[in-house]
Amino acid sequence: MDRFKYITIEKPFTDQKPGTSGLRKSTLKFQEAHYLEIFVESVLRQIDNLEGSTLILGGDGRYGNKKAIQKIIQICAAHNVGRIIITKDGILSTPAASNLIRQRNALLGIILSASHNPGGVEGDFGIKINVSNGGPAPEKLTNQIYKCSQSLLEYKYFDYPIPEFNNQGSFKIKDMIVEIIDGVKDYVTLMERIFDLDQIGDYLKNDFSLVFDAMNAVTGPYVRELFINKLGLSENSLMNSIPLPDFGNLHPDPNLTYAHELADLLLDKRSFDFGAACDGDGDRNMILGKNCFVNPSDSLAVITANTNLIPGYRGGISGVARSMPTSMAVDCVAKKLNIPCYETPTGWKFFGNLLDTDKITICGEESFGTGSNHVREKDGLWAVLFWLQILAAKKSSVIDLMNQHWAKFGRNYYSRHDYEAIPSDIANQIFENLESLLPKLKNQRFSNSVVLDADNFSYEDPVDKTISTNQGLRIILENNSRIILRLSGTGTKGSTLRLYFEKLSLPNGELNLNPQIALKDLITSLDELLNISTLTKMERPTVIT
Ligand code: VG1
Ligand code: CO
Repeated sequence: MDRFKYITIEKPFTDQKPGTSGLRKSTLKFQEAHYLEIFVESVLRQIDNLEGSTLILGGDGRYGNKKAIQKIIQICAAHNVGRIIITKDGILSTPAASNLIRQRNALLGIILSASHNPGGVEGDFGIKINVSNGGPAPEKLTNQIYKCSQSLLEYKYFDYPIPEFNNQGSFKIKDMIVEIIDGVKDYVTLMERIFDLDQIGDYLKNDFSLVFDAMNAVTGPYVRELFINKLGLSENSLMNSIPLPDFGNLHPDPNLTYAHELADLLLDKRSFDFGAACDGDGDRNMILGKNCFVNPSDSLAVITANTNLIPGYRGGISGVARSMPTSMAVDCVAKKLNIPCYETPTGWKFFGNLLDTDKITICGEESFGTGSNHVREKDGLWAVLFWLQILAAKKSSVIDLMNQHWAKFGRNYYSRHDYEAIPSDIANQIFENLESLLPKLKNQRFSNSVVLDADNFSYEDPVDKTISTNQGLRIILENNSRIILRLSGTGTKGSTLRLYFEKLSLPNGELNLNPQIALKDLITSLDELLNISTLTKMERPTVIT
């Protein structure tokens, strides 16, 4: 019997455009007949030397994960892939996938995740495509994939029942080997190479209480191995640590709104010294101290300022990078360390070339993402361990560390306001209004300040010289203040408007204000300029960070 199947569809899917990180759609959309298959076929058709190559495949455990893995194995077999490495139960975090791609010299990684978007039948599903350096596919490739999908009417697969993959082992389908490994082990080994876990463990045993919220998503098995088995913590230090297909109805986005249970424990009840959470696929992190929320932009700055305390970076760091909307707190550190600081568009894919050519060692985004050259993705648990190692080495609390940091480098007051899932025409109207006002704003007074520049950010990659335009509207004011406006590229319903506000206070200035108060002028002036609350009919943003 011929097990090769060629499927033809009548009408192409025209909406498979990858966003900031992968293709994300509602679970229902992904369940439409042939939808996932056509996207995967479009991906495989763009990859040179696919025959005989090795692929890494796994996901964050959300609804549809296992079925998608089975389908993708069958499609890859029909494309003569040599070996697919999958993980037990298909659970694989994004940073762990990036590590495996590099460890196993894989040509490609397919990560089934819509990251911080909710999961389950009524939630979202997604596919991230990573290339052989371990990082997200660059724009050139995602554009080709999209182009191909728009007219693609056929795909092939090898019709063979896929055995269970709840144990380590291997099986063969056609000539392709499917290897099932423990997705946690290699990642934990990598963390042990970078950090001194004994030092962290000793500190945690001495009157320092920690709680970690895995948000019922992918990091559960990883923290169990790291925190319980390696660091010797008790079960009580873990919340929501079993991956569930619907994330137990949590929205696995580690911020003050969606991880409010954890935030309450640290900020209101003050029950722990340290708290952290990761997102659906384990690449984001939120750091909290007792009565202290660490803004992700500050986290990047603190990490950069303290690499000398971490064994993995004792050789020094070559440079840093941040995404454009991320605050300039890290720039202040880079200046003092006398290392270069790059500004890239939003999305981890833009850090890839800088990391590959050793122009930078550390990088991060304001959206709770921090990472380094150890992989090519942001890495949530890496950031948590980094923070714990700094605190252990300095024997400090989070709040004291922040105060010391600001006293040395100044404080970049910073906040992001998200208006989630608003009607697209309203979001576009607000965006277009500001875009048309930009030329007039330049050199004018705005928000008790002078506008030095007002533009739509574009970026030339310093390595391959690719130019990326339309990466966010900026109003750059005197004294290192900025306002930025972007539309999200990860949402699946309507449009999400993101506003970013920043204002620098020097070391001898006011360092302990509530950011919403420190930034009030900027927030009010932008609303007056663009009528955001009137147009969105929202009194306040959905999420304030
Ligand atoms: C958001 C963040 C961006 C991040 C991206 C992927 O994109 O702002 O910084 O790289 O999500 O993160 P956008 O286009 O919605 O602003 V993840 O953890 O969702 O892969
Ligand atoms: Co993520």
